[in-house]
Amino acid sequence: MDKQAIIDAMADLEEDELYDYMNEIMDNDGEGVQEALEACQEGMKIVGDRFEEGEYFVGDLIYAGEILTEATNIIKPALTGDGQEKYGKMILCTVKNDLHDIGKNIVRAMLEAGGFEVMDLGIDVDPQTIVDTAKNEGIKIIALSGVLTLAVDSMKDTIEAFKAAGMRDDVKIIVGGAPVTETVCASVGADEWALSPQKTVSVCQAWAS
Ligand code: B12
Repeated sequence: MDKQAIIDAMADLEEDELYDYMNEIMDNDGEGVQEALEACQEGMKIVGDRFEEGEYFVGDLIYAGEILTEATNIIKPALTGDGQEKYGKMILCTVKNDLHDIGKNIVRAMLEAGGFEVMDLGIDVDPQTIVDTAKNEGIKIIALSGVLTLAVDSMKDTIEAFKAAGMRDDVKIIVGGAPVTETVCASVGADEWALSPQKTVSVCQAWAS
């Protein structure tokens, strides 16, 4: 597997080339799948830089998003775990005012491979919807994704909504996405944070056990 070639294919929006690399990995029994995923994300960072520098436009971001989603779909069967659902249900979504879902979808694929039944509530999800779903379905693990700086406020609002419903002590909440740090985790009042999908899976598995 040529990591740099994958980074370049993603950054240059070379769709067919990128899919060929992903298919090669699947032909080799998934060898190097984690590295390939990291390479795609590095390529995506370059896409973001090019957008900031004015070289790429919003249309390119949308296209980049579609390409990365499809690339992830190709390698999904090779991601960690045996895919046996043994940890029960959890909620995952992108918080209010944020429409980014590529990272969330990668995290979802990893959580499913790691044994969870993931209730994916989608993007731009209102805090009350998350609280109501947790209540109605009896769900104890909530994962909140956000990519915009603005998403941090929505994460906080969501956790406040759990407090207002008297449910904060009944659930474990993990936050993740580009603006999330340890400081953000503490300031929004979450239990844990992660950037890597692998850490997300191990934290949630520990909570579920
Ligand atoms: C693709 C993209 C889009 C696509 C999104 C398509 C989609 N379906 O998601 C589109 C074109 C729709 C878009 C729109 C916009 N975007 Co945009 N976008 C991006 C871009 C290029 C990539 C984001 C991405 O998918 N990264 C790849 C994924 C895999 O990474 P990730 O999300 O961080 O996820 C990983 C981890 O964070 C973690 N993770 C993610 N979620 C979770 C959840 C949990 C619980 C855990 C534990 C971990 C975890 O795991 C993931 C895998 O490792 C970034 C730039 C960049 N390089 O990040 C800009 C970027 C995020 N966008 C930006 C902006 C400004 C916008 C717009 C406002 C643009 C506009 N002018 O209209 C709109 C916002 C609309 C809205 N309200 O949300 C800014 C945000 C600035 C900021 N700090 O707030 C960025 C940083 C670009 C920039 N440099 O200016 N965008």
